[in-house]
Amino acid sequence: MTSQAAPQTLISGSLVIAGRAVAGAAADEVTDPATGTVIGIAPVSSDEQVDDAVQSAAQAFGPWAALPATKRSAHLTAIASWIRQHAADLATTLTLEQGKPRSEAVGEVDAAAKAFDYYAAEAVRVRGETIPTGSPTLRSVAIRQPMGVAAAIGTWNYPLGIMAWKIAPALAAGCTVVAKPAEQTPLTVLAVVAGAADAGLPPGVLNSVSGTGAEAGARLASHPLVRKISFTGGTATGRRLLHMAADDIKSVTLELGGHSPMIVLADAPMDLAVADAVKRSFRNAGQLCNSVNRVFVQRSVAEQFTERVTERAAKLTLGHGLADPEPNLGPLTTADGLARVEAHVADARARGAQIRTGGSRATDGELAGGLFYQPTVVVGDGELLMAREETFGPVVPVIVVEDADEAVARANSLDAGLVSYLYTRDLRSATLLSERLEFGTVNVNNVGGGDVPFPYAGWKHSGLGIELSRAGMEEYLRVKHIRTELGYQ
Ligand code: TXE
Repeated sequence: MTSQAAPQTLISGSLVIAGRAVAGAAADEVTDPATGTVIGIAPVSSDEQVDDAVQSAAQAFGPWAALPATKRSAHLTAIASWIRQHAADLATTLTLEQGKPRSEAVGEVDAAAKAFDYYAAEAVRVRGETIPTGSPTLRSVAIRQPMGVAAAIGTWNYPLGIMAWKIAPALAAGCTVVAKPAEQTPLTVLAVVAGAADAGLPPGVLNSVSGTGAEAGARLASHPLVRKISFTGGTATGRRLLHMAADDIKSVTLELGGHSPMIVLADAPMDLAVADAVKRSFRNAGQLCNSVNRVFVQRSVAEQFTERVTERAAKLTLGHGLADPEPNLGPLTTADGLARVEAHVADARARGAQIRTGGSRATDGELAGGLFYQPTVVVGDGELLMAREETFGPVVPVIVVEDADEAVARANSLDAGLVSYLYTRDLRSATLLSERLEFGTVNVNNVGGGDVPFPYAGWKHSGLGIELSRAGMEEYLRVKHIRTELGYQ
């Protein structure tokens, strides 16, 4: 493995308020989770700066909403181009602050550009409807208009991708935005917001603030001029934001934690199921809202499935995301996250579960300085903490079930309802089982992730509203009914 030193100069981020780059009221260090070294300095917004950012978005709202949709669309396309032109640097920053392997960072940057392209196309398709009335002189139309200032509050596992999924549909709809990245990984998002200004976005249309959730985040979310909150993060924070929004009747879209089941039935295409289980359990070191968090495998194929997944998991490599050759997994992004993985594995051991591979931190050589955890496969029962709570790490429990009915009942037994996976060759039973799974997404024989053309909705405690797709833009629009009587003298 090639050693990856900290960058020669620290990466520094600045806020954008009313189109101008401004320093924070304070500054915070950003650390590379693979080495523990400081790689950048991020601004921390004061309360006044958060208020200024919201004010500037509020001032920009009228003109932006009134701009012809074709022009708004062109601005989104320009942002996509800016991202693509700066993709290499953005991907490096992303790996340094978040930890994921470089090729995955490149993929995330590309996904962000695609989100701006997609919503550039949707911006010109905001449609209303004409409603027949009971009178020849009465006309009735319903139009859709933007909600106003949107707060986009993002998280650290896919900092740029997730933020683009909020900013792009909001701007397309005609909202203006104040973006707040997660305090652990602010630099890539701040760079893109600054880039949007360079790409010609009018001042105030897209602003950034930065800092902790309790300070900058709460100040932003509770600001009376913010009419829409779009949030991705933990369920506890989502619940808090919903309470906050209730006081002011703000519209809220939430994408919260998941606990994705993967159901592997006896007639599953086994090579595919094994490969996909490994892919979706360990990608981004398991820090995915749609990570496979529990596998329910039918008894007759359970041992062969588990053995094959274990064999592959044991071969996955760990290292710095910028190393050459590139590792399969980077570190966990946060020390708290690592502690939770350790607690979940300790719980599994205490309950007598089998740890088939992994089961401890990875501390060999250069890994010692980082937050690395070995890919871990556990065989146990549904009582394991990791089978009930989101581990958000490279750990997967395998649980044996007798049949499809038991698998579906267990899959539906938690409050989480984001994504589920189902493996079988019987497409009739797959269709019927899919309809019974209480999740916003059911993937049959694939582990495709969130992608901009497709609706992404968390059911139950996994969220509220829809992200991505055309419906994701409608979350930023409100309906107005205009009824006109023409029959006057
Ligand atoms: O998220 P938080 P955390 C899950 C995962 C993870 C857990 C907690 O299980 O371990 O959530 O992650 C801002 N007002 N997911 O603690 O705290 C905060 O600054 C306004 C699943 O990192 O929810 C950050 O910008 N904002 C998820 C953002 O909210 C507040 C991905 C997320 O922080 C705030 C990530 C407040 N009071 C974690 N408190 C997924 N669905 O993919 C915090 N914030």
